[in-house]
Amino acid sequence: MTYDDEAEPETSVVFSGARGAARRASGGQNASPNGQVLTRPRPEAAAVSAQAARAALGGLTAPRKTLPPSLFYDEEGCRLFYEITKLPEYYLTRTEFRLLETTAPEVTSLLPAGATLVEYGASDETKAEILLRQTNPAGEPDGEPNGDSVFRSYIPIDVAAPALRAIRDRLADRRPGLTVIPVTADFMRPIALPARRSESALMGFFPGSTIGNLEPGPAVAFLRRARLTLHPEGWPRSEAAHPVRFLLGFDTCRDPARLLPAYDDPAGVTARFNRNLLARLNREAGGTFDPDDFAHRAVWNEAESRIEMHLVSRSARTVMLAGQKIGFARGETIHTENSYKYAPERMRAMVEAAGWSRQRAWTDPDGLFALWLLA
Ligand code: AVI
Repeated sequence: MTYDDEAEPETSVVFSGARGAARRASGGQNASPNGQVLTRPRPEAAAVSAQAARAALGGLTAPRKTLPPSLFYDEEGCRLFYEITKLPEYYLTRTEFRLLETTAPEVTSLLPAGATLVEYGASDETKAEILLRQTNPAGEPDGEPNGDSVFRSYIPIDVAAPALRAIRDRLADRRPGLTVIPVTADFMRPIALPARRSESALMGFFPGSTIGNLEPGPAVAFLRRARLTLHPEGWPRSEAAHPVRFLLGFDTCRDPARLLPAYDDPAGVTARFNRNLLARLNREAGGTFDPDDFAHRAVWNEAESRIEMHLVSRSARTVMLAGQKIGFARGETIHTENSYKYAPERMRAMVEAAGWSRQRAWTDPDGLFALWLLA
């Protein structure tokens, strides 16, 4: 996942770190969300970039204070996010894994052998691998080195080149027949895929409910851009010969009784994740925040259908950041994240506004999470 720190905090994105968090789980262990042990840690940026510091200052000096969610995912933030994914209250990650495991054979049965998987924000391959290991339902080898696998190639897209190289190296060991073509890019900007290959089909993949951390407008723009990127020249003439699909994972739960503990867990992990933003600004941008003087607050905003995270100042104070004074009134909040939860009809309107149509939809037995195959 990736970040756009030039954008307003409300519209900025997201998350190379969130999905790479698995590899940097506690104590430098390299365990993935599905328990697989991975081998290479991802190098971290040394400091908040000048651009990010500008975005932080811009947000903190606005009348309603915000911070870019991009700042969550330093090494400590990734470690904490990994802990979040293991919390009993945080249903998203494990529900999506189970759903992927059960639906992957059906998803891939809709594709011809020799397809290419294009993952947006691929900071590790754990979810993609569920798809990559699927074989042609007819069981007939297609004569290619990857045997009867549905996917012949995998294009992981992320801003972090070292993470992409690590993915390529791990897959070279585990799936020698698979061609891995990493693309280092910010998926919120136009992306050029490698020159057209001989794939039979292309499938975009955007799991993790990362779409929920985008504002709805940028989310539609992302889906529209992905559609343009994935469709080959000559489309729609070439659609029959080279189908293009997109697999989207998103959170559909809009029950505050389940959402609030997921974003404000009793063990306080999400609170630490939220406060780490301030600790990071202290470490990397000359901040003088006392993180413990800010309370974590998760709020369900029914009108916007989103969970909001805030940090609430427990006292009136002045804090320094990058040489500038920032004043806080007692009870003043910093809005740090939105996590949109989509009713099917709303998501349908969004994907259709982006030019896609829903071909298949799957959900878990409790109706918490959705996987949609778009055409
Ligand atoms: C990465 N993203 C999908 C997470 C979410 O649920 O919105 C980030 C997160 N924030 C608090 N807990 C988890």
